[in-house]
Amino acid sequence: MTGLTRFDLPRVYPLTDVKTSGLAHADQVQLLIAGGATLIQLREKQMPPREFYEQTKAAVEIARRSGVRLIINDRVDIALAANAHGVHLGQDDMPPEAARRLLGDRAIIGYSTHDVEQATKALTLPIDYLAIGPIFATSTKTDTSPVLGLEGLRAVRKAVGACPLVAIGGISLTTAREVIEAGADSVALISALLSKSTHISETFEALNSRL
Ligand code: 3NM
Repeated sequence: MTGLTRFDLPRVYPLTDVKTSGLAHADQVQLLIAGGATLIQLREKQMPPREFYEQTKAAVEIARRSGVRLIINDRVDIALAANAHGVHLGQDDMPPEAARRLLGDRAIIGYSTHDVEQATKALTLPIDYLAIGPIFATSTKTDTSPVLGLEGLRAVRKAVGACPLVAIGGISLTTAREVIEAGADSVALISALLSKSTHISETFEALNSRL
Protein backbone atom coordinates (compact mmCIF):
# COMPACT_ATOMS: atom_id res chain seq x y z
CA MET A 1 0.00 0.00 0.00
CA THR A 2 1.41 3.39 -0.98
CA GLY A 3 0.64 6.24 1.27
CA LEU A 4 -2.86 5.41 2.42
CA THR A 5 -2.13 7.08 5.72
CA ARG A 6 -0.06 10.00 4.54
CA PHE A 7 -2.10 12.01 2.06
CA ASP A 8 -3.46 15.16 3.63
CA LEU A 9 -6.91 15.94 2.24
CA PRO A 10 -8.47 19.39 2.44
CA ARG A 11 -11.89 19.57 4.11
CA VAL A 12 -13.57 20.63 0.84
CA TYR A 13 -12.73 18.91 -2.43
CA PRO A 14 -14.51 20.54 -5.40
CA LEU A 15 -15.12 18.79 -8.73
CA THR A 16 -15.61 20.77 -11.94
CA ASP A 17 -18.64 20.17 -14.14
CA VAL A 18 -19.28 22.07 -17.37
CA LYS A 19 -22.95 21.14 -17.53
CA THR A 20 -23.73 22.32 -13.99
CA SER A 21 -21.71 25.54 -14.10
CA GLY A 22 -21.92 26.48 -17.78
CA LEU A 23 -18.20 27.35 -17.58
CA ALA A 24 -15.00 25.95 -19.06
CA HIS A 25 -12.91 23.81 -16.69
CA ALA A 26 -10.13 26.42 -16.43
CA ASP A 27 -12.63 29.13 -15.48
CA GLN A 28 -14.12 26.93 -12.77
CA VAL A 29 -10.62 26.18 -11.47
CA GLN A 30 -9.79 29.88 -11.36
CA LEU A 31 -12.95 30.69 -9.39
CA LEU A 32 -12.50 27.79 -6.99
CA ILE A 33 -8.89 28.81 -6.32
CA ALA A 34 -10.06 32.38 -5.67
CA GLY A 35 -12.39 30.92 -3.03
CA GLY A 36 -9.53 29.02 -1.39
CA ALA A 37 -9.56 25.54 -2.98
CA THR A 38 -6.26 23.64 -2.74
CA LEU A 39 -7.20 20.33 -4.38
CA ILE A 40 -9.54 20.25 -7.40
CA GLN A 41 -10.76 17.43 -9.61
CA LEU A 42 -11.61 17.98 -13.28
CA ARG A 43 -14.57 15.80 -14.16
CA GLU A 44 -15.61 15.52 -17.80
CA LYS A 45 -17.84 12.84 -19.31
CA GLN A 46 -18.82 14.30 -22.69
CA MET A 47 -16.23 16.52 -24.29
CA PRO A 48 -14.07 15.14 -27.13
CA PRO A 49 -10.62 14.17 -25.77
CA ARG A 50 -8.86 16.84 -27.83
CA GLU A 51 -10.90 19.60 -26.27
CA PHE A 52 -10.68 18.14 -22.79
CA TYR A 53 -6.91 17.93 -23.18
CA GLU A 54 -6.71 21.62 -24.15
CA GLN A 55 -8.94 22.62 -21.24
CA THR A 56 -6.93 20.45 -18.87
CA LYS A 57 -3.68 22.06 -19.98
CA ALA A 58 -5.12 25.51 -19.32
CA ALA A 59 -6.44 24.42 -15.92
CA VAL A 60 -3.11 22.81 -14.93
CA GLU A 61 -1.28 26.02 -15.77
CA ILE A 62 -3.59 28.05 -13.52
CA ALA A 63 -3.41 25.50 -10.71
CA ARG A 64 0.39 25.16 -10.79
CA ARG A 65 0.78 28.95 -10.68
CA SER A 66 -1.19 28.96 -7.41
CA GLY A 67 0.36 25.85 -5.88
CA VAL A 68 -2.97 24.03 -6.18
CA ARG A 69 -3.15 20.31 -6.98
CA LEU A 70 -5.28 19.22 -9.94
CA ILE A 71 -6.64 15.69 -10.30
CA ILE A 72 -8.18 14.35 -13.54
CA ASN A 73 -11.23 12.09 -13.39
CA ASP A 74 -10.90 8.79 -15.32
CA ARG A 75 -8.30 9.88 -17.89
CA VAL A 76 -4.81 8.69 -17.02
CA ASP A 77 -3.62 9.61 -20.52
CA ILE A 78 -4.80 13.21 -20.24
CA ALA A 79 -3.41 13.56 -16.70
CA LEU A 80 -0.04 12.38 -17.95
CA ALA A 81 0.00 14.45 -21.14
CA ALA A 82 -1.13 17.65 -19.38
CA ASN A 83 1.18 17.16 -16.37
CA ALA A 84 -1.64 17.13 -13.80
CA HIS A 85 -0.95 16.06 -10.22
CA GLY A 86 -2.91 12.85 -10.46
CA VAL A 87 -6.05 10.93 -11.38
CA HIS A 88 -9.27 9.86 -9.79
CA LEU A 89 -10.36 6.39 -10.90
CA GLY A 90 -13.70 4.62 -10.75
CA GLN A 91 -14.38 0.91 -10.41
CA ASP A 92 -14.53 0.48 -14.20
CA ASP A 93 -11.54 2.65 -15.11
CA MET A 94 -7.94 1.56 -15.58
CA PRO A 95 -6.86 -0.37 -12.43
CA PRO A 96 -4.94 1.77 -9.89
CA GLU A 97 -1.89 -0.53 -10.17
CA ALA A 98 -1.62 0.19 -13.91
CA ALA A 99 -2.20 3.91 -13.39
CA ARG A 100 0.54 3.93 -10.73
CA ARG A 101 2.96 2.27 -13.16
CA LEU A 102 2.24 4.95 -15.77
CA LEU A 103 2.16 7.98 -13.48
CA GLY A 104 4.90 7.10 -11.00
CA ASP A 105 5.21 7.26 -7.23
CA ARG A 106 4.65 10.97 -6.83
CA ALA A 107 1.27 11.13 -8.58
CA ILE A 108 -1.89 11.36 -6.49
CA ILE A 109 -4.31 8.51 -7.18
CA GLY A 110 -7.83 8.55 -5.78
CA TYR A 111 -10.28 5.68 -6.11
CA SER A 112 -14.09 5.57 -5.98
CA THR A 113 -15.84 2.94 -3.88
CA HIS A 114 -19.52 2.49 -3.14
CA ASP A 115 -19.82 0.10 -0.19
CA VAL A 116 -17.89 -1.40 2.72
CA GLU A 117 -16.70 -4.36 0.66
CA GLN A 118 -15.20 -2.24 -2.12
CA ALA A 119 -13.66 0.18 0.38
CA THR A 120 -12.04 -2.63 2.36
CA LYS A 121 -10.69 -4.29 -0.79
CA ALA A 122 -9.21 -0.97 -1.91
CA LEU A 123 -6.96 -0.74 1.16
CA THR A 124 -4.25 -2.83 -0.48
CA LEU A 125 -4.20 -0.80 -3.71
CA PRO A 126 -1.46 1.73 -4.55
CA ILE A 127 -3.73 4.73 -3.98
CA ASP A 128 -3.56 7.91 -1.88
CA TYR A 129 -7.18 8.34 -0.87
CA LEU A 130 -10.51 6.57 -1.07
CA ALA A 131 -13.82 8.11 -2.09
CA ILE A 132 -17.11 6.70 -0.87
CA GLY A 133 -20.54 7.50 -2.26
CA PRO A 134 -23.21 8.33 -2.89
CA ILE A 135 -23.85 9.52 0.66
CA PHE A 136 -27.17 11.13 -0.35
CA ALA A 137 -29.32 11.09 -3.49
CA THR A 138 -27.84 13.09 -6.36
CA SER A 139 -28.98 14.06 -9.82
CA THR A 140 -25.47 14.99 -11.01
CA LYS A 141 -24.48 11.38 -11.64
CA THR A 142 -27.10 8.99 -12.95
CA ASP A 143 -25.45 5.57 -12.65
CA THR A 144 -24.91 5.67 -8.91
CA SER A 145 -24.95 2.79 -6.46
CA PRO A 146 -27.49 2.77 -3.58
CA VAL A 147 -27.32 5.71 -1.20
CA LEU A 148 -25.21 4.98 1.92
CA GLY A 149 -26.49 7.66 4.26
CA LEU A 150 -24.54 8.77 7.31
CA GLU A 151 -24.84 5.30 8.86
CA GLY A 152 -23.25 3.72 5.80
CA LEU A 153 -20.46 6.29 5.92
CA ARG A 154 -19.81 5.51 9.61
CA ALA A 155 -19.57 1.81 8.75
CA VAL A 156 -17.07 2.53 5.97
CA ARG A 157 -14.94 4.70 8.25
CA LYS A 158 -14.89 1.89 10.81
CA ALA A 159 -13.85 -0.60 8.14
CA VAL A 160 -11.03 1.47 6.63
CA GLY A 161 -9.36 2.78 9.78
CA ALA A 162 -7.26 5.91 9.32
CA CYS A 163 -7.28 5.86 5.52
CA PRO A 164 -7.83 9.29 3.88
CA LEU A 165 -11.54 9.26 3.06
CA VAL A 166 -13.56 11.55 0.79
CA ALA A 167 -17.37 11.47 0.92
CA ILE A 168 -19.34 12.30 -2.24
CA GLY A 169 -22.87 12.40 -3.57
CA GLY A 170 -25.68 14.82 -2.82
CA ILE A 171 -23.76 16.69 -0.13
CA SER A 172 -25.10 20.21 0.43
CA LEU A 173 -23.77 23.26 2.22
CA THR A 174 -25.97 22.34 5.17
CA THR A 175 -25.17 18.62 5.36
CA ALA A 176 -21.40 18.92 4.84
CA ARG A 177 -20.67 19.26 8.56
CA GLU A 178 -22.56 16.12 9.57
CA VAL A 179 -20.78 14.20 6.81
CA ILE A 180 -17.42 15.23 8.29
CA GLU A 181 -18.68 14.34 11.76
CA ALA A 182 -19.73 10.90 10.52
CA GLY A 183 -16.13 10.15 9.59
CA ALA A 184 -15.17 11.74 6.26
CA ASP A 185 -11.91 13.68 6.11
CA SER A 186 -13.21 15.64 3.16
CA VAL A 187 -16.45 16.39 1.32
CA ALA A 188 -16.46 16.34 -2.50
CA LEU A 189 -19.17 18.43 -4.10
CA ILE A 190 -20.42 19.48 -7.52
CA SER A 191 -23.89 21.04 -7.58
CA ALA A 192 -23.71 22.66 -4.14
CA LEU A 193 -20.65 24.64 -5.25
CA LEU A 194 -21.29 25.17 -8.96
CA SER A 195 -24.99 25.56 -9.62
CA LYS A 196 -24.95 29.25 -8.69
CA SER A 197 -22.17 29.89 -11.16
CA THR A 198 -21.89 33.63 -10.48
CA HIS A 199 -21.01 32.87 -6.84
CA ILE A 200 -18.59 29.94 -7.03
CA SER A 201 -15.72 31.63 -5.11
CA GLU A 202 -18.01 32.97 -2.41
CA THR A 203 -19.81 29.64 -1.98
CA PHE A 204 -16.53 27.76 -1.65
CA GLU A 205 -15.15 30.27 0.83
CA ALA A 206 -18.28 30.21 2.97
CA LEU A 207 -18.36 26.41 3.16
CA ASN A 208 -14.63 26.10 3.74
CA SER A 209 -14.68 28.55 6.63
CA ARG A 210 -17.46 26.59 8.35
CA LEU A 211 -15.77 23.18 8.26
N1 3NM B 1 -19.57 10.28 -7.75
P1 3NM B 1 -23.16 16.27 -6.40
S1 3NM B 1 -21.80 10.70 -6.64
C1 3NM B 1 -19.20 12.27 -9.18
O1 3NM B 1 -21.16 7.93 -5.64
C2 3NM B 1 -19.99 11.51 -8.21
O2 3NM B 1 -19.16 7.88 -6.45
C3 3NM B 1 -20.44 9.74 -6.91
O3 3NM B 1 -22.24 15.46 -7.40
C4 3NM B 1 -20.24 8.41 -6.29
O4 3NM B 1 -22.27 16.88 -5.38
C5 3NM B 1 -21.22 11.89 -7.67
O5 3NM B 1 -23.78 17.33 -7.29
C6 3NM B 1 -21.96 13.17 -7.96
O6 3NM B 1 -24.18 15.32 -5.85
C7 3NM B 1 -21.56 14.28 -7.04
